[in-house]
Amino acid sequence: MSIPFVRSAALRGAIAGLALIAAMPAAIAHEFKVGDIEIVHPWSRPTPPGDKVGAGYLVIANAGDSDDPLVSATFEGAGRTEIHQMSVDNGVMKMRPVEGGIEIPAGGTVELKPGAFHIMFKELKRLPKQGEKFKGTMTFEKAGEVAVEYAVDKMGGDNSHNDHKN
Ligand SMILES: [Cu+2]
Repeated sequence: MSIPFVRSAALRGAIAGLALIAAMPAAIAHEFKVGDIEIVHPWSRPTPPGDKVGAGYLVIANAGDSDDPLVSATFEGAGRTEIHQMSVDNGVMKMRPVEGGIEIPAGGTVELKPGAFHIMFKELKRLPKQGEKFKGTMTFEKAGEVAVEYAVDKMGGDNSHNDHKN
């Protein structure tokens, strides 16, 4: 199983980040910083009525000299938030909580995206709608906690949100 992060020069991560930002409408690109950690464009999809779960995606870059795992996260609309990994097991997409959090390697970048690592929102009390913003937090083992804001949009435009119904 391949690990979806770029373990190479910080430059490569920066270029990937810039390419991602360039692909998005300027109005929704936003970023947050804590210590050596930079978080780019947290976003989520609209949750259909009747559904109680959602997922958050973002890019995390670590400019520091040491690895720093993302150990927990919160989302204001959710009763519970977990860090998940999606993988293919015998041709079936499955997701499970990530033990010990997601390692953000020194000088590296990790993208949380549909089909891979994501923040899982459970027991949603307020359903994300297109164009809304949701507050949340991310906690890193070394850099500590940072407040973020998720933009709700349909980037990707597919139905892979349905992956989260099982
Ligand atoms: Cu999940």
